[in-house]
Amino acid sequence: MKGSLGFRRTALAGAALATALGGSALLVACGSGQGDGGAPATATAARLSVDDSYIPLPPAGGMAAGYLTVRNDGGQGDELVQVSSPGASSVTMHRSTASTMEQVEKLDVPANGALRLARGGAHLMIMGWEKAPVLGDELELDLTFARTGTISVKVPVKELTYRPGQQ
Ligand SMILES: [Cu+2]
Repeated sequence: MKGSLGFRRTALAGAALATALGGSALLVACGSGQGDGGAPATATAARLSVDDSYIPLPPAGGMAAGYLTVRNDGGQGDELVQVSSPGASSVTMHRSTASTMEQVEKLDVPANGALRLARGGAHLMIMGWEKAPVLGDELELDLTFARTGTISVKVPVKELTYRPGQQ
């Protein structure tokens, strides 16, 4: 599943940037300047996309894990700072340690790299489902990044044993 992609830029004049880019396919949106943390608008800004997202079907519609990969093709790092969903009352970020797991406030998305949420590592915990999920459902997750803003993705509910790349 390809996630939808959101860009926000501020400060740089759109016309000047468009000229500098010579009409390339890079999407440029002019931000309102409100509430986006004043991220510097440079040619090396974070460029995020979300891929390989899935939720293993939780037993009896209870607590579920969520996994996905956030790729960053830009030269500036970003941070995942909040996740929410219209279909679940609570989505938190966790990191697994040797013996347990702990909730974290943010997860780094390195420049020219990726944040991977995967079994045994960092993951999302999803609770308070509005409707008990079944195989084939999709849950919208709204991923908020410190610089990029919010990217919404539809995450499919898969078999408990599913792994990405598997049919
Ligand atoms: Cu957890």
